[in-house]
Amino acid sequence: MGPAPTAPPQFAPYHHPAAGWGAAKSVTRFLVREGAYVDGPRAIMRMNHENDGFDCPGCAWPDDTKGLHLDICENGIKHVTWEMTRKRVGREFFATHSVTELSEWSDFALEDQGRLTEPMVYDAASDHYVPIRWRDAFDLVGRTLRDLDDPNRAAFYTSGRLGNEATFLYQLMARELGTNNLPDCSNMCHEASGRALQASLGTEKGTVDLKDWEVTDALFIMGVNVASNAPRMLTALSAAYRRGAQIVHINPLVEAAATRTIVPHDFVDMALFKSTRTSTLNLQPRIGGDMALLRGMAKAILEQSTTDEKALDQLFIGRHTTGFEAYRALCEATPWEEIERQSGLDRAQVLKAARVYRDADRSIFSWCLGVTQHEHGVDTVREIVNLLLLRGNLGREGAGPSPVRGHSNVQGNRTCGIDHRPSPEFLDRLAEVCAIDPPRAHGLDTVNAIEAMRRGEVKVFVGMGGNFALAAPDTPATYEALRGCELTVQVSTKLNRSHLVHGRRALILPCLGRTEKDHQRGGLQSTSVEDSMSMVHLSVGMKCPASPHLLSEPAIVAGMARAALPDSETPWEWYIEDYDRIRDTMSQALDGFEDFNRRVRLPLGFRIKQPARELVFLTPSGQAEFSAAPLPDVVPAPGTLALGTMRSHDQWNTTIYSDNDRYRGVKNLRTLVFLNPDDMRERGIAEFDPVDITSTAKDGSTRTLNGYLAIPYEIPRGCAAGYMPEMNVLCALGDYSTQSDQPIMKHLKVTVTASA
Ligand SMILES: Nc1nc2c(c(=O)[nH]1)N[C@H]1C(S)=C(S)[C@@H](COP(=O)(O)OP(=O)(O)OC[C@H]3O[C@@H](n4cnc5c(=O)[nH]c(N)nc54)[C@H](O)[C@@H]3O)O[C@H]1N2
Ligand SMILES: Nc1nc2c(c(=O)[nH]1)N[C@H]1C(S)=C(S)[C@@H](COP(=O)(O)OP(=O)(O)OC[C@H]3O[C@@H](n4cnc5c(=O)[nH]c(N)nc54)[C@H](O)[C@@H]3O)O[C@H]1N2
Ligand SMILES: [Mo]
Repeated sequence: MGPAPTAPPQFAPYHHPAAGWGAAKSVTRFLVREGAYVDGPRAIMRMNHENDGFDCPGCAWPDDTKGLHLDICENGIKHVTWEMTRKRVGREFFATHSVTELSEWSDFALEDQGRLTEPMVYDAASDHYVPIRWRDAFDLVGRTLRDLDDPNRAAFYTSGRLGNEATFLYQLMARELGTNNLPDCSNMCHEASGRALQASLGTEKGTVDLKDWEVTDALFIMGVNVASNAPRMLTALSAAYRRGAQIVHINPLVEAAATRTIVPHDFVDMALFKSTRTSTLNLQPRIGGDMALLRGMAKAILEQSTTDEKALDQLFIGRHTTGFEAYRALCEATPWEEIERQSGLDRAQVLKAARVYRDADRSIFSWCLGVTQHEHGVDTVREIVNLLLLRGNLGREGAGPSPVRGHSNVQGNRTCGIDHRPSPEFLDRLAEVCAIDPPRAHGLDTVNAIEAMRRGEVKVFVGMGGNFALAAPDTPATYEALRGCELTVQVSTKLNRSHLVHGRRALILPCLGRTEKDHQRGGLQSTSVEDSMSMVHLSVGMKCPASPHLLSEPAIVAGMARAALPDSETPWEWYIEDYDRIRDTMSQALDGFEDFNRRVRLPLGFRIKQPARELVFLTPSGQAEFSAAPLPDVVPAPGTLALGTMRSHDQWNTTIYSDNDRYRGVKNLRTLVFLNPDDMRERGIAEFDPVDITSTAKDGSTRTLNGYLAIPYEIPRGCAAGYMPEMNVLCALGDYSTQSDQPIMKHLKVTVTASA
């Protein structure tokens, strides 16, 4: 999948601090490769600046509150540079290479061709993409959508990059057409967090912000590879360590951020090779063992409360919560042996974590996919909240839940209406403000959209960014689904697999990237994004567009909408002339966006209020609700392993930058599986031995990858790990959580055997 291997694979465990000079070196190589060594540095200086910069198109970690001038990271820089590459994919490219030929190319090679430059349509007769005028492309979309006997025959996917203004128009178009089929990447990412926080606290989001991170006494970092996937968090972790806060990492793997870091913008540290610790305790539960660990911590706190009245915040529990007694009874009834067995940790380790939690006045729990992409992801996030409630760690400075979201605007997408299960209140307001009659029935999420496409019930698929073909589970099933469509439309910046796995008719619609200037009739436009901590701010591009034929994402949505809804009273074209007009409508339609145009222009933007932070709980009881779910059985059956799919350091989801994973000590290899050395010995497998990995789905069906290389790694027994998207082949489409409908991407049941 990555670049053609040029050198033999290497593995040597990594023992250096995260970030620092290794990162600087890697960035330099990358800038040179993309031919962006002149524009790159200039753009980087403008990244994540208040007011006049563009928001890093990478992860959703918030911008520094003090206006740090180099609030950047290695992977953010790679990401921006990737967008700014000088390479181009023009019509000559498509004339030279047929789709069948391109299908043989690696994913790396596809994206490496550079930026898409003009709209293209698939020509079945020649098996080539050929140029099409924008107007004709919109006509094709409009005609096909109008011809559907039911608007629910279309699905509109969103990848979390899309700005708020385009997002709002996109969902408006879908709902004006008459469907809530709005699958998004959140369905594979933090759906579990949203559902759990909604049930426990009446909000789908975290309640803390960076200022809370700056004063908290204890940070619990669960299931996130910080140094690779949210590198700017390293700054917060090292600052926390320096002021004496406790930092507990909970992860089957000891990732680079759970040791030391050299903060890249700290020039003195860089010059002196001075690193700071980023951890005070590392715990390695088994895959899926987090809930048992959390339950154990709660049990310990409750046991302690019989002699230590400060262990629990009784006042908070009494005033603001319901369900405490049932939860207490459940904790008491859960035996320590069960907690040890399910967590994979011994009691002393659990008690250590509990002690840190007890001794901290204020605690923050932060988590990502290691917690959410599980069958019981919702219960686990609710267990995090249970633990927070026990000590009143909510609604005060330095305390609360803090999910780490993925894509830079994935949280904003949901806020602005990308939701296949919209609330009646949201729809009522949308109906009133936009004078439409939105459908009330729930729509399809990612997995259900794929199933509906396979059954022939969904015939038009629109991908607003992303790379659906590879990001979704069960690659062959997803391919079959897309290939069965009447029309697939991909709005993209670069060539990817989803352009080659297409419907009977197919369009590639190339758009402006976030770093690029967006000129419309009303002048230079900006778009807004919302980070993981509910801060909404503007992003303004500064580069000339990669091609004069690109349109902005809002303009592409408006073009499709006008063609599909010729009688629409929505002023699509008028909106596009000046995005302030879209924002004015959004300020009326969306909670928390009052006075949007003014507030979004304040330094650092504005924060959407979180009611739970003010101890206002929009739950059925009006209180924060303890949950009382039994511990799931996550211990692998004899002979099997629990396998988690994850990202390497050198990739952005389906975009592979190289075959290296620096912080895990791997070079020139992606088709690998990390295994516990004892599990390897038991199977007669040595380092770099080729192995076959077979997953067994809930329905008993099996899927196999052959010839992956075994890497001995410090991971608990019974656990294994490897890379997405290659391993999506092993994720059965039907294996999604019954709690969140999220594909179970972190807990595949597999056997690993030496290849014959
Ligand atoms: N550079 C870069 N940055 C990114 C991305 C990228 O691809 N590249 N992707 C973005 C997106 S969309 C997202 S959603 C985030 C993803 O950010 P992460 O959640 O860090 O993504 P993964 O690489 O899947 O890593 C999952 C982590 O969870 C751990 N883990 C696996 N199973 C378990 C478990 O059962 N319990 C616990 N406690 N931990 C477990 C793994 O060891 C790993 O450290 O990052 C965002 N940022
Ligand atoms: N097995 C397994 N599968 C997973 C995961 C996992 O951990 N394990 N993680 C899941 C998660 S958390 C996520 S978020 C999804 C990611 O799913 P997606 O968001 O669908 O995938 P990406 O790889 O981020 O999309 C990359 C493509 O986006 C396009 N693009 C880049 N910038 C822009 C832009 O500004 N505008 C537009 N319109 N297009 C742009 C480019 O063409 C690029 O090829 O994958 C999921 N899949
Ligand atoms: Mo994500």
